[in-house]
Amino acid sequence: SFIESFCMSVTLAQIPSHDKNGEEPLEERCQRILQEMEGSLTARDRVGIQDFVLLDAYTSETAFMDNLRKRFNENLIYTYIGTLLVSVNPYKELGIYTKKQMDIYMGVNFFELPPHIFALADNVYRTMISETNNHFILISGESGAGKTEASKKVLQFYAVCCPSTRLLDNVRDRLLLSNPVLEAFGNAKTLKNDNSSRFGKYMDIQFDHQGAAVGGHVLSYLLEKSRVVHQNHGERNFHIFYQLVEGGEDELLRWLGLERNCQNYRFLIQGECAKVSSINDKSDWKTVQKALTIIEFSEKDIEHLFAILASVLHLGNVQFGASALGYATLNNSAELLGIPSNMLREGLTHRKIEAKAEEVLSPFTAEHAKYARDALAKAIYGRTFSWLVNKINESLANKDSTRKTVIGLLDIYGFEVFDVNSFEQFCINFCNEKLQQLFIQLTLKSEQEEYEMEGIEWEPVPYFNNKIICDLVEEKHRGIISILDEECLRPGEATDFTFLEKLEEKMCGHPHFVTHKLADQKTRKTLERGDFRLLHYAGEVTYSAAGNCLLLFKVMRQSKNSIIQHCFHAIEPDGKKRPETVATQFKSSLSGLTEILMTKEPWYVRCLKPNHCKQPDRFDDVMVRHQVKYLGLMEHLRVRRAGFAYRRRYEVFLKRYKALCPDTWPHWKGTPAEGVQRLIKHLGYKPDEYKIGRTKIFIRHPRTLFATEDAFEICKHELATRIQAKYKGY
Ligand code: AD9
Ligand code: MG
Repeated sequence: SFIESFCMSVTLAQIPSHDKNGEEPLEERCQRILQEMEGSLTARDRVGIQDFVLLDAYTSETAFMDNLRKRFNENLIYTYIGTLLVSVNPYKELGIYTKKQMDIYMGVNFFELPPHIFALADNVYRTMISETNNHFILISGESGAGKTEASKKVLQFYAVCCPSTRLLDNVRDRLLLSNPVLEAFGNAKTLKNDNSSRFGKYMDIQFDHQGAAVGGHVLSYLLEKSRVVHQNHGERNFHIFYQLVEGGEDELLRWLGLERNCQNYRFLIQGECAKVSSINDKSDWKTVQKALTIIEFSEKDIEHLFAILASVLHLGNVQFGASALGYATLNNSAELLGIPSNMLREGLTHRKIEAKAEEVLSPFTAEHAKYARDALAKAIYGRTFSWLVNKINESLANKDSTRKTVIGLLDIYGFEVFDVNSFEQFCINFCNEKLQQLFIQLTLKSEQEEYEMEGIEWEPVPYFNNKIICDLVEEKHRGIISILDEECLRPGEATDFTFLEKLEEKMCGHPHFVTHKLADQKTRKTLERGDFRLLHYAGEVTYSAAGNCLLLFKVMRQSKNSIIQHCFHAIEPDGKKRPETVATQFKSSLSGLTEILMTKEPWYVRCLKPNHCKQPDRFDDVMVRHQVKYLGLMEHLRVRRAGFAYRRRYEVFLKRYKALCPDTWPHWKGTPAEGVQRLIKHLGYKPDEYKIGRTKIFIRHPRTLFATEDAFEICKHELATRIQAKYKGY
């Protein structure tokens, strides 16, 4: 019975997938269990602790960092804080995402194997199945920390591990292949990341009641359109342009009037790095082509899509002099867009003025014309991207209306600080503030609720609540976005400086806001006139107001060009124009996202970036420590530990440790609650070391659990030896 009980608690729980096919002989299996156990007995010193909750000096940032570094040096990039997964970007292939690895993690208890993104994915999936509810995985971290890679691993895990049928294989392929398409159009090389997501992505994966993936839906957030017309030094435009020019077939390029040389296109070379060693545009082009076909884009769609891309490249080469205009290239663009070229020309270079009953055309200055051209290029690309997302959604749509549950994957651009930060960084960083706020609300809330539900008293943990910064940005009538709206929509002489003055007037004294005038009082760093600085939860960022927000909105709004007008005004359903700035639109779409997430059960992956040079085996202490701080990991750990370091459902606790009390099991007949009481009595827990909740046991100090774990390890070890002896020669 001792052996039986061991087999129940170890073999079945720990390695169920290995003997699925009944291929591994029992003897080998025992041998392997034994080896794994010996490994795990000596491993702790070398590889650190796999759950920060069990760290003795859990309040010490140094101990936290030591553990993280120790593990990183052993290529162990994952560590838990309870069910939260911390991941450090290894910047090298570790061979830990194979099918074999997936099999190992499939259906195994969360804490029984080394931490892994697959373990989290599996745990979310099984919870969804058993509790028939919806979940989301929030993947956060700064640019280049590994969010997109993590989200792809989760998707791959589901694609491979969920039950499927021939029909559903189709869905699975489309789910997987939506990634390369969205990345081609929405990712670009930046200084921080060669494959940086320039849009926020939320993807629902829908499952039927048997747990098969039956559909999906993508929501995209604020594509960084300014990249279409401008790239900073060392950065590129969106990948797809380079893929087209490098990989497009000769015939296609001829038809599009393009030459196979990125240097010929102004929109492709402002960052002076059209070629990137880590990127193979040619082969990526092939992947995207294949993906487009499988997602069922028609030939016509694909043709139009490339025509639009080419039209944008041509548009970029249109020059406006005193009166001269690159006619040929403009004609090219118009033709590809399917519009008369004189109309395009007129629209770009003139505005309509209504004088009495007549309409008079008044020429733009060259400067205005450039703005119009760039705005048009951005609008075309932005709208094409939305169209693409819709098209992908049509293809992923679940045709069957049976009840389904979802797992949402949120991969949003990370917090960003560049030398010059514009309106787009402002939006991106605001988005990160909002997600941090959601994290704070959900983790603290759920922790508090759990203690309450279980009837356990607890001490609230102090933490930095970034609500004050969210309010600074989004508060009605008083926040930065409101002031920006007001200034943009105010007729007359609103400029970037009047905007700043307004900000200064309204925000004066706010602890997280600094401008030129106020700079010296709060930080020693000086600020240019025309800049303002926000003290975000993740660090200080200086935003340049000059030439950014207002010009972008205001000039376009004055335009009488109908396309441009359309792109810069939201049209109400009744046809009335309701001016709404991009910032306000973004703010509302973020509120929408928060609402979606609030109805689901949260899981977190926190990605850390180990160095600025995108290099393997380099762990920059200062940099990582900073991220640990602003991601609130120490606070999260403290919350998890407040009062009780560990909690386990009675059944789970019993299943794992009952082998330690062999006199009682497996003949035990009582309830799990009584079983737990009996077990801890046998283990000698002192009354102040634990609390019994309604459905769970709460253990105050990790040392207690450690002792139990150690006893368990030794017990397993002895048992394995006995099994091995017994089955020798079997
Ligand atoms: V951004 O906010 O979109 O700019 P991400 O998404 O956080 O950023 P990404 O996932 O794109 O970063 O990772 C950056 C690069 O790090 C990848 O292109 C890989 O080269 C590398 N990376 C990230 N995660 C892993 C990993 N688990 N294993 C190996 C990785 N390499
Ligand atoms: Mg990304």
